[in-house]
Amino acid sequence: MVVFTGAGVSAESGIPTFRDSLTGLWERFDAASLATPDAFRLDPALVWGWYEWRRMKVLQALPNPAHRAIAALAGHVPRLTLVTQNVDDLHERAGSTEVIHLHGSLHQPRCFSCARAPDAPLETPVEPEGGRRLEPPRCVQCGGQLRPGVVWFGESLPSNALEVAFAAAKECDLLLSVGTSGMVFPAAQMPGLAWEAGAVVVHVNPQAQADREREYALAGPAGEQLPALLELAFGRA
Ligand code: BV8
Ligand code: ZN
Repeated sequence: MVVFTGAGVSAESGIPTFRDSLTGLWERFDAASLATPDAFRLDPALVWGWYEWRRMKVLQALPNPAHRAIAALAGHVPRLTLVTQNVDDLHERAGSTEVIHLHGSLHQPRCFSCARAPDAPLETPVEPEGGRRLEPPRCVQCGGQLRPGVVWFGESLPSNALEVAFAAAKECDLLLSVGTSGMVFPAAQMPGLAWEAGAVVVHVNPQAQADREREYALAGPAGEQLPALLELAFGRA
């Protein structure tokens, strides 16, 4: 079994999804224009400030019933591979292990110049004054600026993570696609790879649709649909 998740699985934890990730301070920016290397080169403090704002929201958030149901599911099936597009650590905090992060993590900053990770973990982010800019910390090794450890648009995905994720999709019997709009590639190929290999694919999100054999839609919030699915399948979530 493969569970493939996007921002929707963290929505009920209060983490804005990508489509509306710019609520509050950021409503006038377009995420895709901030999540690029060029945006960072152009205005490192703006991009670093945005990610620190998001990291603060993640630190303040708690895993929701969807994350917990996915963690519980692993105990009910012979093999479960969890692949996420999310850069938060809510799956891990709900008890999931070996989470494959196709787009990196907010908790692994690295030097933009020499790619070295900082020795000490970042301090807890403060509400950026003025809500926008925060100078990125400096690398102790080369003095370069730290960048978020996420995969930006135009950057390639960690090759090992992608390889393992695609292999799991091709050999699974069932793939649950939870809380993703399926707009960003190559991650969005996951459900199609599983379907083409003969698996059953289940989409879980408020707008879920299924229009072919071996494909199902659970239209509703993951925090409700997944516990209900476990209840139905295993008698309790
Ligand atoms: C690559 C990390 C090339 C950062 C992210 C033109 C120029 C450059 C590139 C491209 C181009 N055209 C196409 C591309 C490729 C590009 C791409 O796909 N662009 C799209 C926009 C067309 N892809 C890339 O650039 C990738 N790299 O191709 O490299 C290359 C190749 C070889 C060698 C070198 C380079 C890299 C893409 C990774 C970008 N990074 N995130 C960060 O977080 O800041 S993407 C980000 O958006 C997410 O990680 C996610 O992957 C993506 C979409 O977000 P979702 O998770 O789906 O969330 P979204 O908000 O969209 O949807 C939420 C869903 O949940 C909705 O359906 C909603 O209904 C639902 N929902 C809401 N509430 C709930 C719910 N569901 C359940 N329960 C609820 N309660
Ligand atoms: Zn460095």
